[in-house]
Amino acid sequence: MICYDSMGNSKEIYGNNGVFTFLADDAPIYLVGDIKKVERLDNTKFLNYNGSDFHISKNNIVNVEIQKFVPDNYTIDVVLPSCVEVVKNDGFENNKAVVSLKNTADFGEKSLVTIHVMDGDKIVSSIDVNIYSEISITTDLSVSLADKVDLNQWKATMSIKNMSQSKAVKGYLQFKSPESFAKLGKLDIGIIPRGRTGKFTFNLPEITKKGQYLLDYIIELDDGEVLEYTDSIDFTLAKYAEKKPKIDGVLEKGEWPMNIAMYADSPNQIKRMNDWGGINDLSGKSGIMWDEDNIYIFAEVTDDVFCQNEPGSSNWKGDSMQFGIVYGEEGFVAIGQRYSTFHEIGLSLSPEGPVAYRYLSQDSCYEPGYCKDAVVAVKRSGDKTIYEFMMPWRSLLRPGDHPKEGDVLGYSFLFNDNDGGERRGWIEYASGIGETKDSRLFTYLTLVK
Ligand SMILES: [Ca+2]
Ligand SMILES: [Ca+2]
Repeated sequence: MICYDSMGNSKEIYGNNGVFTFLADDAPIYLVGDIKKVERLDNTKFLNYNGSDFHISKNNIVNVEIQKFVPDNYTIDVVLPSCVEVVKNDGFENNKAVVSLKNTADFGEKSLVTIHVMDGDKIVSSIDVNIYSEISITTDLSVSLADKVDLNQWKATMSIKNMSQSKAVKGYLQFKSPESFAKLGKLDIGIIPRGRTGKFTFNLPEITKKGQYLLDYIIELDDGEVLEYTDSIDFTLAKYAEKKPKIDGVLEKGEWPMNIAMYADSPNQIKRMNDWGGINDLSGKSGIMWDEDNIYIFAEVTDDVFCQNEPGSSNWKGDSMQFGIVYGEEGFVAIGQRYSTFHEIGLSLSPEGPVAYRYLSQDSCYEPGYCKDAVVAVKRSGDKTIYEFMMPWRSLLRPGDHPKEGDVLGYSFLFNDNDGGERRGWIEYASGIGETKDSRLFTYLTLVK
């Protein structure tokens, strides 16, 4: 019988006394021969394979097992691509053969190996084995405050899962950027047994400027494999308001803790604006305090030309601050539809005075409208616009939501810019408000006391 694949390649297969064994997968094959009758024989196959799709990491070994139910003396031929090696192929012993294949392909590659079971120079059965090169480890990096008093001292925990089912991994972790992290040098990841997750914790350099950091790092395994990663990590805190701020549009010395300020001042935070003139054109920082009853927010925006002619409901078209906040027991990275609903409020110095206007609410629990319970002050002086805002949690968040120490909220803000005429664009801290409504792009805001 001649067996063709979909590309027209053919091979002659002889089977065993009229019985043929094929492995069916999603690639069609065409059989041509003097076939009088076709019958599916579930119990009288003459060969059995343990599979045709294997997922393994680079430099790992997969065993293809072939069971034989006939006494004939068969041998095994393996047709290899360049990125697979045969480690063992000793033929049948006690009617069982094991072909050990080593995958040397990079992550994401798929290799096709053809195994022929031979009777002399005749192929009695042939299968295509797909080897999918999988990642050898997965990582998860998280950070937390190392010291409750000094908000610049943080520690990181790296979890590394060894995906290999056949060998332990060891190696080291090294940050490439930012520079202050790169100075940590090589960090030993220890020995992680096969299939297990290893965790280790280390101190980070001083985080004087809070924000979302893009961390580039590598993990080099002792077999020479180098894996590169980029993680966005949040160093974003809201500090307990021991002393309550005065919501008057003036940032007094010591009124707000500047060591938790979040900055929007770099080119990658600029959106929809092709002609950003640097930090004096548009930039700013913002910080949050909290207590059991209220949230307190300040922002200091540098903006060369002030323009805000809109009522609250459309104040995003003029100079304004927009923020989004979301709170939930299971964290704010909600699945399904929920990530598009969050509390979104715009602050502005509108013609009617300082306003706080709600555009959206989490689970759509409130109608859009002015935030009646909020206290808001916005003052413009020189090239600065100062926002101060305070609102009870009970009217900001969903009924029944009571944030407490250690809770993590989703948070994001942006400063809109209008220098006369149209809205130019905005500068943002985290995303998920301006381009698209998506709380999965928010930062993690931890309430510390
Ligand atoms: Ca004040
Ligand atoms: Ca402006």
